[in-house]
Amino acid sequence: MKFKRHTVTAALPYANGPVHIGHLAGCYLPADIYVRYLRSKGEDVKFICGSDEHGVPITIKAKKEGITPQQVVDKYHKIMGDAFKEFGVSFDVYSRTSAKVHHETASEFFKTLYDKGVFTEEITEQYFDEKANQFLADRYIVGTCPKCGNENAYGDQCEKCGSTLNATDLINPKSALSGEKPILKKTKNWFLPLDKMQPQIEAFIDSHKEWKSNVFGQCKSWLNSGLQPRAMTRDLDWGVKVPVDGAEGKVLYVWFDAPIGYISATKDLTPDWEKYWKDKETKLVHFIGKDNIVFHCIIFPAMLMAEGSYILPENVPANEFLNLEGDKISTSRNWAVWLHEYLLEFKDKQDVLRYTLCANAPETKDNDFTWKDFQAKNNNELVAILGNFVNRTLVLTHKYYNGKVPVAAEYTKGDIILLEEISKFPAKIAASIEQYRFREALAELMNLARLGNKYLADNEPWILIKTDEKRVQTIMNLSLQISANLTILMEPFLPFTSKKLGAMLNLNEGLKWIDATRTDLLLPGHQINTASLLFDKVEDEIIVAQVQKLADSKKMNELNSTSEIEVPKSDITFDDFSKMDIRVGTIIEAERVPKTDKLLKLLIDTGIDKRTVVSGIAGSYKPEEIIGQQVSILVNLAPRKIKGIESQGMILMAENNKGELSFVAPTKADMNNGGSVK
Ligand code: B3M
Ligand code: ZN
Repeated sequence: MKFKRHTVTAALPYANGPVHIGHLAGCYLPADIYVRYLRSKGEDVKFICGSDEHGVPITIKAKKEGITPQQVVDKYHKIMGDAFKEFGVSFDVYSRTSAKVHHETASEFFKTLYDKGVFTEEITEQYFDEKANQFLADRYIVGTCPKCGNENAYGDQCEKCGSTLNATDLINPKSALSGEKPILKKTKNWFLPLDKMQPQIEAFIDSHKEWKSNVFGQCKSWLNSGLQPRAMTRDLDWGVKVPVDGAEGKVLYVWFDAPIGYISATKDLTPDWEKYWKDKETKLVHFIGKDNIVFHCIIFPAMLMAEGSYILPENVPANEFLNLEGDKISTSRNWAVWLHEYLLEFKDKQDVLRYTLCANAPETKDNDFTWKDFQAKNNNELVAILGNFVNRTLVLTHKYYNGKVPVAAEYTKGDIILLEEISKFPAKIAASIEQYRFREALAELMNLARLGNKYLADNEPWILIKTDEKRVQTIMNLSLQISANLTILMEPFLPFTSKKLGAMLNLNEGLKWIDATRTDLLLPGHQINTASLLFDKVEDEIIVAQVQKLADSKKMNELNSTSEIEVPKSDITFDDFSKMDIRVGTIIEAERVPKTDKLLKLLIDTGIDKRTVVSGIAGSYKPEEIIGQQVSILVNLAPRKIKGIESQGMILMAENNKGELSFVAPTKADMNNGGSVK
């Protein structure tokens, strides 16, 4: 079927952090290339995006920063929107899910399904924090992983062993809000009966065998293991309120409201939104990262089917993940190249990043971004091939013809073959783009520049100028035509460079993709403008500095890692605390406990007496270096036998997340032994 128009969406990023190269490579860059190409073909297309401002990660971020969720999303909505703009991601609208139009749209959508009797109501038991008086989202529950024993696993996932968990799987669960043990409490929620909808969904997926194999395969594996009903409401207070009676304190599941965000963003853009969502002649394409496949290919289509008046996606070209220097990109570990920081170092080099990320796009498997490769792509491809060809062409045109396009006198056989080759590029590149193969499309674009370079190198106009001026005119005319065609064809990938080159060539604005099949875009006598370099070399020092910056951030992160912070313990009374008798003491003897790695036997002057304490500090201190060290010692801890030695008390130690220990000791010199610590 031929479509009349296109709705292209890119995943709505969570508004809880700035944008990094993984986001760009994952879906925003391919979506932008696709849309720019469609526009160049003269298609009617709307490119839709916005911030996803609901969901638990945002409330967690707000808690961490001590601000409200609204303040978090206001801050990041702006930062993210600006970053996309700066990198030329040409959304027609960048909306947000906290917008009124979105709350109304999502609410209405839910109500429609509710009124149609689509949902099933189920009472389930969820963890509830009695002290904080709220139900706990999975991320708010911490406990011991049943698979690997990690004591800081979350209710949805253990970050140590990578297992996906249910909150009720955790051993010894605690609320991350209060540290209390949560109780199980009954609550009612509304479920989308995906199990009952399986046949329809299966038929939909099976009608799209042309989807990328990673996408189709993931859908099939979900279907094969049997779809389960999924709760579309949550007991939370941040989100779109559930618009039915008896749903106080509940909001729509973030994955129910977020994809509806595409629809509300379109409403935000145009009163004519319905034809972009409800007309069968509209082609709907979702660009996403692989972690969002099930939501876009199964759950959202199921919602749309249940509603009944919407079109379904024609394609969901999901990318795999981009890693950075061999390691998973992580916001919390600050292992990322942030777009706003990139621009500080590489001002006006947005296209170099776009080029590198597209050339290396994780289209079929996870891929790696390295600074060395970034440098190589810039120096060996953009500078040496594309930049070099265009620059030689423009400089020679100025030198020989004062910047006026010369007449092509007579074509040789070689020229005629070249002309034919040139005219094939638009179709070749288009075919790759239409199949979402952007790396291949970009490689073809570079082949056109290579062709130009080879033409110049084979014909050597700079030598020929002395003997055959006529011939040089034809060579330069053809080289200029190739440059003009490149301007059009590079636009989706390298929009900034295309603009610059178009201005240097003094090309008409508004040229379309089809115009790149022509070889008469620059008429004889047409005056071109001053030439400047399209790209310049990235030197080694710059790359070394970027690599160093990442290494520093890794080091900082190891020191400050917050992911390993222990969950708070439950409250005690002051009486509980005052039962502990803690004193200042001094270590007067220290020796290793034989046949152990960690234990030291210490003799401590507590002011009250001299006593033996066995302490697990040998990993951090050598016996000889701690004689004379003041410590804090709990003196009324009942004696215990450790490795056959009676330990009479315990010294207080601070521990960092690498397991290194430090004495907790007075910082003034005149604290006498026996002084109390309180
Ligand atoms: N915000 C998840 C993500 O940023 C989610 C996408 C929503 S798309 C409707 O990966
Ligand atoms: Zn685990």
